[in-house]
Amino acid sequence: MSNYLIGDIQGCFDSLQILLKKIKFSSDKDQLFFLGDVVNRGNKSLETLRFIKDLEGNAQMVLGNHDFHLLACALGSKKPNKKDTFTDIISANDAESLFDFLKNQPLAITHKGVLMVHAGIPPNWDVNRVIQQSKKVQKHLQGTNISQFLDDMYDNKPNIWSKDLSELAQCRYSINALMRLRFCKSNGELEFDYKMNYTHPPKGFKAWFMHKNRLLKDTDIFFGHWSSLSGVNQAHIYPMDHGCVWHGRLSAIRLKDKKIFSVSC
Ligand SMILES: [Mn+2]
Repeated sequence: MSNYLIGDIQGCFDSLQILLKKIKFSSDKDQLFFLGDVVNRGNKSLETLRFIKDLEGNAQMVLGNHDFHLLACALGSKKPNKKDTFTDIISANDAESLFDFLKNQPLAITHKGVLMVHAGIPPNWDVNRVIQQSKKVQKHLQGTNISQFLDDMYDNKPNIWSKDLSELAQCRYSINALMRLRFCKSNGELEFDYKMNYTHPPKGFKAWFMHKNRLLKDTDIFFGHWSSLSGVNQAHIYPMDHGCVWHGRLSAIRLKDKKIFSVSC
């Protein structure tokens, strides 16, 4: 039995199937973990989401910003923009069960001592904080007022964490951090205007995984979201978005030996 962690698919269903053949995925033996952004930008978001849902006990996923955006367009009052390619999911006859599936996915997963999120983790958060905040957001996604909740989550503020924030402000910070983070300050202040390579951070900021004071610096962390990351050589840091939807690669990493399997897209 092997555990594989797979980076951002973004609707590239055909690449996913080729990758699963390459790793000889067996639903009898193997477990898959998807690192979020399973839909959007690619051409087969509906097929991808159905496939992952139908894996049932053989797969888990964390929510990415594109998965969240799909929920906000389908169940909140957000409108899809021109680049969004998930409208076939919204009009599918099984849409409700697909959204129920997404609403039940966490923002973070711990498994055999490793941590998985879509984007990043504030330096001043420990694993308990990550899981606690993931659960808090999930509780609202599963609640009866999900439509209002989704609308309330669209803001870059607060950009700094405090346990004294209101419940909704805590959720907004947590969603922005776990699903969108690239650069932040050592105190967890978030920055969203820059998408450059991590070696050229905006003044006063660093890539979230470069802060020396990180509480989780001894924990293996697997994440996606940042397709332009390359040449990262930080202990315990595993960037897995290899730019599939931008004609890069779709990759899986085997947990027991950290071997990476990739297919060109
Ligand atoms: Mn993303």
